[in-house]
Formats: sequence, C-alpha cells, structure tokens
Amino acid sequence: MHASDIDLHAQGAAIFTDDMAEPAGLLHACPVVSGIAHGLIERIDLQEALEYPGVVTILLARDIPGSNNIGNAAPDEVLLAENEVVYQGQPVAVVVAESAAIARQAAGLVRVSYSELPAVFDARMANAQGLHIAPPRIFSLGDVDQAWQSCDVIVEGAAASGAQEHVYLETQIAVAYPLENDCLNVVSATQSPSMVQRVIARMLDCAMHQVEVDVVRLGGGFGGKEEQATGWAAMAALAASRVKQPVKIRLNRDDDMRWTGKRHPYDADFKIGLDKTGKILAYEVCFYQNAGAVADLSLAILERTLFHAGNSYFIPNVRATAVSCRTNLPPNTAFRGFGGPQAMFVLEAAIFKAAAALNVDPARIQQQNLLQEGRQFPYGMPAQDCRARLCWEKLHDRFGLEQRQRTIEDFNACHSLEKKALALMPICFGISFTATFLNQADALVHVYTDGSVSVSCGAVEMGQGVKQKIRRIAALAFAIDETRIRVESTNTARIANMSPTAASCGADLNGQATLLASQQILQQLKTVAVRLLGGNTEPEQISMQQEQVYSNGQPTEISWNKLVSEAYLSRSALSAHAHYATPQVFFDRNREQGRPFAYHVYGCAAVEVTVDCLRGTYRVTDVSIVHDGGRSLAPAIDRGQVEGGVVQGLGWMTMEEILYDDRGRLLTDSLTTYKIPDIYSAPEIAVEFLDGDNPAGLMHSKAVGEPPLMYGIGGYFALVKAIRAFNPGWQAEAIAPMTPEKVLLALYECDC
Ligand code: MTE
Ligand code: LUZ
Ligand code: MOS
Repeated sequence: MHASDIDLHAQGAAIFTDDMAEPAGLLHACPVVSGIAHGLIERIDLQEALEYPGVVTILLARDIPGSNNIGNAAPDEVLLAENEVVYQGQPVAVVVAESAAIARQAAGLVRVSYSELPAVFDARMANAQGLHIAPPRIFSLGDVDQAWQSCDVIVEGAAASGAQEHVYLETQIAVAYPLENDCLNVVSATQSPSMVQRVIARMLDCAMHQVEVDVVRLGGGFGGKEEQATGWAAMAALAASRVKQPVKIRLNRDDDMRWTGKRHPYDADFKIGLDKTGKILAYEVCFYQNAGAVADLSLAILERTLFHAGNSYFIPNVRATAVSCRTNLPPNTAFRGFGGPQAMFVLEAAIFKAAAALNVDPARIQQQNLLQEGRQFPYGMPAQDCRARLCWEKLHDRFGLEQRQRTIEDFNACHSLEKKALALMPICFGISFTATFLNQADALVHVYTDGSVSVSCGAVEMGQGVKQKIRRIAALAFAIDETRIRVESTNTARIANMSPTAASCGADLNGQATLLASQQILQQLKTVAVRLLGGNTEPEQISMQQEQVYSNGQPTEISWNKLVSEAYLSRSALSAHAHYATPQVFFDRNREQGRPFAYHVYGCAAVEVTVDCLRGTYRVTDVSIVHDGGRSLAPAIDRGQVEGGVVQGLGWMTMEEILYDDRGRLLTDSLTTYKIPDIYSAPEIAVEFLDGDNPAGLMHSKAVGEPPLMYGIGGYFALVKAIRAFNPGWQAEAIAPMTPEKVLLALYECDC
C-alpha cells in the first residue's frame, strides 16, 4: 500500500528538503547582503571573515564562471552584486563554511563599503521620476471619455493595498551535490524546477543536462518560490561547483522575510460613473505597482492586474492603465492571485464610494452590474458559461442573507459599542498562464510488472494537494486503486522544460498530460486484452472497471495484474510520455486583445465582521461562500484550498502590515511584528460548491488554488460598513490593510 501525501502529512512522515539525511562533507552557505538600499560598492573586505575558524571560502561575483544574470523576464537581476546594490538585503557575497552558524557569523564579518545613492521606496514617487520597469499598458473597452456624459453620478478617488509576506512554513532552501563529469544534482524548494536548472546552467556556463533539479515537496510556496527560490539554489550550486562538496543554503525566518520580495503594494486612482439606477457606465483606473528593484515577475503580475480590473462585473466603457514602478525594495513577486486581488480591491473601493454618493447599499450596485453570459471582458474574450449571477443568487438563498442582514441591523440598533456588518465579494478569475507559451506540460507514466504505477510530471506539491489530484487521474484512467500509484518527485531529468507550478493550473496542465500518457498505455493494454480474449472483440469494446477487464460492458476473468504481466510478456509498451498544451489560448499584446484564459472561476462570498467600538478590535465572525468548483477531483482538498485562501486574503486585507523605514529596511521582520491570521482569528467558513461541469477543465474540474484568496477583500469592506454603523460621517480613501489601529482611529475620526 502506497500512502498518499496527505497520509504522510497527517503522520508527520512527509520529508522536506531540510529533513533529508545530510551527506558526509556537507557545507553550509550564507549570503552577505547589502545593508543599504541603493549605492555603489567601493570595497569588499573579506579578510576577517576568511580567518574565522570553519570558513571554507567566500564567493563574489567574479567567481561566477558563466552569467551573473539570474533575471528571467528581463536581464536586470544579478546573483551577486558587482558594482551597484539596489535594495537592502541584496546578496553581495556567499560565505561557505562547515556549519550554518559559522557561515552566518562570518557573513557578519565581511565589510562592504558603499557610496550611497538616492533611493525611492514609493510607487508614486518612482512614477514621478520616470522609474518604470517597462512602459505603461492600457486595456480598454467602449469609449470612456464619451460615457461620462451619460452618467448621473461620477466619483473619483484613490486606493492603495499593501505588501504581503508569504510566510510559507518552510523557508527558502536548496542543497547542491557535485557529481562526476562536472554535473550537479540540486534539491531545491522551488515552484519552477526548470527555471532553477536553466539559470544554474547559464550561471555555471554548462549544459542544462548537467544540472538535475529535484523537488520532493515544498512547505508552502504561495508564489514566493515561483521566481525567488532560484537565487538561493544558484548560490548553493555555485558553491558546490567551486568547492566540490555538497552545499546547503537555508534562510532563517527573519532573513527570509527581509531578503525576499512580497506581494506588490499598489496605489491607484479611479473614476467611476453610474446612472441613477446604479448601473456602472464607465470606469477609469490607473494602477501604480511597486515592483521593487528588479523586474522579477512584475510585468506578468501587472498584466493580470489589467485582466482583472473589471473583476466579476460588466462595465461597458473601461480604460485601465497600469505601470510597474522601480523602487529600492526587494523585488516584489508572485503571490496567490498574482495582481488580480490588487485590481479587484480598487474596483470594490470605487463601488463603495459610488454607493455612498448614490446613498444605496453597495450590494445593490454589485448585484446590478454582475457579469452575464456572452458579455465581453475588456481584453476581448466573451464570458462563457458565466456563473457570476448564479453564485450571487445561490449565496443569498442558501445562507439566507436577507434575514442575516436584518439580524445585523437589529443587533446594531441595540448595541452601541459593538457593530456588525456584512459585505459581499464576488470574484471572477481567469485560469491559464497569461504568457501563452507556459500553458503546456509533460508526464511520464510507467506501469511495472506487478501492476504498480509510477507517475512523473511537472507539478510541484506545495500543500495544495496536486499530487493527490494527479494520483486520482491515473487511478481513474486505469480504473485501479489509488494505492497502486506513486507520484514521484518533480525532476528535470524525467520531465523537461516544465512551466512553474503556478497560475492555479498545476493540476489542470499536468493532470491532462498524465491522463494522455495513461491513456496511451491503456490503449496498448486493450490490444493485449483483445488477444487474451481470443480476438473476437475490438479494443473499443474493452474497458477497465475496478481492476478488472470488461468486454462489451461484461466482466471477464482478466484482472489488472494478469493484463499487465501478459502485456510485458508480449513485449507491449508499459511506459508512455505525453505532452499537453491548452487549446485555443492566445493573446495579442499589440492590440491587447485575445483569449488568454481557458476558462474563468466564479464565486461569491459574504463576509461578516463584529467590531468592538471601544477598542477597535474586531473579529471576522462568519464567511459564507458559494464557489464555482466544477466537478471536483478531490472535494476535501478543494474545500481546504477555499478555506486557506479566504484566511490568507483576510490576513492581507485586515492584519498583515509590511512596514519599511525611510532607508528601506524592513521593520516587520518577524512574526511578532508581522501578524498573520492564526487558528484563533480564523472565522467560521461555510463553503457551498456550485454543481457544475467544466468542459474546458481536467475531467470537468476547475482550478481552485488562487481564486478564493480574493473573497478576503470582503473583510476590508465589511469593516468599512461596521465603522460607518458607528461613525456614519467617516469617509476615507480605501487603504488596506484595515488594522485594529486604523479601525480605532476611523471609529473616532470626525469630518473636520
Ligand atoms: N495551497 C497550499 N497549501 N500551499 C501553497 O503554497 N499555493 C497557492 C495555491 N494553494 C499554495 C496553495 C498558489 S499561489 C497557487 S498558484 C496554487 O496553489 C498552485 O497549485 P495548483 O496550480 O496545483 O493549484
Ligand atoms: N505566473 C505566471 C502566474 O508566470 N503567469 C501567470 O499568468 C500567473 N498567474 C497566476 C499566478 N502565477
Ligand atoms: Mo501562484 S501566485 O501562481 O504561485
């Protein structure tokens, strides 16, 4: 019996990179990082550090045999700084020593002197100075300039959402093992094994086939290991190739928080126009993304911001502009939602402000403008199989929201120092990588002579249960028990040119490839079965059910084991490789039009909060959700993804506050100063999955990883409503997160 990943986790038996047995001669690396946000390196003095007992070597940019560039989208990021540093925490050197403690100690003894240059940390300031990663992009639909004339109400405003630290439980880690013939084996906690392989090969000036990257599982990624696991793995690889001994690098929590990028903070200006019935006629928005010091994934994230500028609403006239601003912060990066949440927050802020101007409940405007079948997104794709209204209506019916609203009003009427409020948050999230070429995957399936099965594919397990879904796919394809199937580590020698496990399509893409490979083997097996049955039937008449061969729908004597061993004896192929590419996706960046997504995921949440109006403290007391999940491959996993996503989204919106000082040093660099939701702050979450079928999905399922995070935005606006129930005059621009401190100030702020 092969236990599932889930069983291993439940037993505490799952192995992470740092748990693996350490080989003899293992050395440890620790980077030396910039202590200033922007400057030129004048001198690096290694003397004292090199003399520290246990230090083996210290590597600088000049020790890199190949390219120092680790940038993926743009060649603007170096592994080790050469002349200039552009953020606090940027690696300048790597100390290699006999223990992690020695490496860290010695790193503190490396003296780097700089001549400081002016630094900028704010997106609007960077924008004013023309510090852009790339020129702005604009998505548009209809004619906004014309449409203002038909509006009865026009409101303008600004909105801002803050950064978010990933807080994956497993910090960044990699171990590199030198092999014969100048090859390397790298165990890395990355969402992008092929990117790690490619960057290391380029950095060491060797062929990609000399670098094997293996990933067993991650203790969480959330996007933080899509691009930013690469540098640490490259440092371990550089060190291992230089000293010819295995080298491990593992960041401690505080360093990980200080040195790695986060969800992008965004600033935005908006203008929204409605007619007097509440129909939104026009929406204009400009997003200023704080990219940090280098491009990283910022431009892809910015693009997704534009794709989701209209969220789950139809607005006939839209102009959305977005620009990625270069600042002297650590490069901000992928984080669950990938720029989508930042866009949706601004539109909700605009709707709330418009509702105040019209003196109606924001929910009225939300409902009235929900997307409908066939309506066009600003990027040219029509909404197909649109579930926006269905989710909204089902949420109201199933959870009796009208009654709940009345209960809240009654509660507020008789509680002067406690206020409740409920806000709705509809979502619509596009599924596919917006970089079309990434929408491909490979799988390699082996059936062994004992009937057990091995599956390799490009999906990285990070807690989202993708291995379980892949296992399910193979089990369904062969109609055999799941315990016969092992999903292997994610390995670049078995699977080439993998896309990152990201964009919520890890299961979709790799599951489809697994299904195709399994079907190829099954086709061979059916031919064998026909022969075993005396040749009186056709392969099309053969099926597998519960580990038994069926012919014309009737069970035969042939078991799975028998079929497999006969196949082997008759020299039939029991291994297959398959490639899958999502059909029909494309995007034309000259016209900003196309069909970038295979499909959309819809949903709607009602988030209820209770605010203590004496203290400003609050609880999210209830979250009710109707989520468009398709035909689930693993209902318990999908439920967990929705719950986890909501809590992570609520954290971003209400309690997680990233602060830097005026020199770009992270102030909130530990879990005592950076508050994330815990089990005590997690609300009751009721999730109802919409029955449904998704023809564009893997076995009619829908991707689930990222979309639920955006339900958390409802938490911010529920707090806004609760504050207004206490202090009706309070008006302010939407600036997230809404921490208890801010709630307290808002409760007692007057309109003066
Ligand atoms: N769930 C857990 N437990 N841990 C994670 O790191 N990452 C999220 C989501 N759910 C994550 C998670 C993100 S950002 C993505 S893109 C998807 O899972 C990736 O996995 P999938 O494509 O298999 O859904
Ligand atoms: N990563 C990426 C992503 O490279 N492209 C995407 O479109 C994307 N979307 C969501 C999350 N990660
Ligand atoms: Mo997720 S942000 O696509 O890793």
